[in-house]
Amino acid sequence: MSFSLPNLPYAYDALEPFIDTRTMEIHHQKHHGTYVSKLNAALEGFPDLQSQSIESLLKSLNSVTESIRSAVRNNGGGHYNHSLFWDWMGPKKGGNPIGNIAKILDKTFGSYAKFKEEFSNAALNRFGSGWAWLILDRKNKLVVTSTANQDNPISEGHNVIIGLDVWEHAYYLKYQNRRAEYIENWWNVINWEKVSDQYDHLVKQGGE
Ligand code: MN3
Repeated sequence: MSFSLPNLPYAYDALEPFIDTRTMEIHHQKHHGTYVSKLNAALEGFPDLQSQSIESLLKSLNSVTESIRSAVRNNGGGHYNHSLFWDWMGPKKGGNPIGNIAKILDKTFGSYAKFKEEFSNAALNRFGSGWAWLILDRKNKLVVTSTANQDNPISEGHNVIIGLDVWEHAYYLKYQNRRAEYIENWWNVINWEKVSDQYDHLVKQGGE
């Protein structure tokens, strides 16, 4: 068994004008595609690891054979992060959060505006390549954080609710060095239905 590149849940030009068509094509086909092929290459000859889900591999990186651990962390993380990322966006989205996540964001951060500011700052201030996250941490608390490279908070025992790719490949063609402008525009494509469902699902699993 091997991992495969999931189809985008919308057309490459669906997120225009906020995320341009060419960026989406290269990001999905080349960047995500390469993470998938390198992950599969790393797992060749390890049937026990091949049969696991990507979540399971990333949740227990220490049990992955040391010679391929970095490759699984980076390329497996890249595959998992991007698979989630495409689903967290959509055409004609944006606006205000809905459902239980809207309520808990208000409760935790004071207001949606304050959450948005904190998340945007985490995305802006992540030095180099990485991701900004809203996580449900090990104590079931909502926390804004960021990681380097393709690391995903599930490797630290947390659950992720929202993630934003701030690698230059995610925005450079359209925004060049203007990461802040990319982040500001990204809020126009966030899929709150998906985020809300994900949050409800995790809370239910956590038995709250
Ligand atoms: Mn990316």
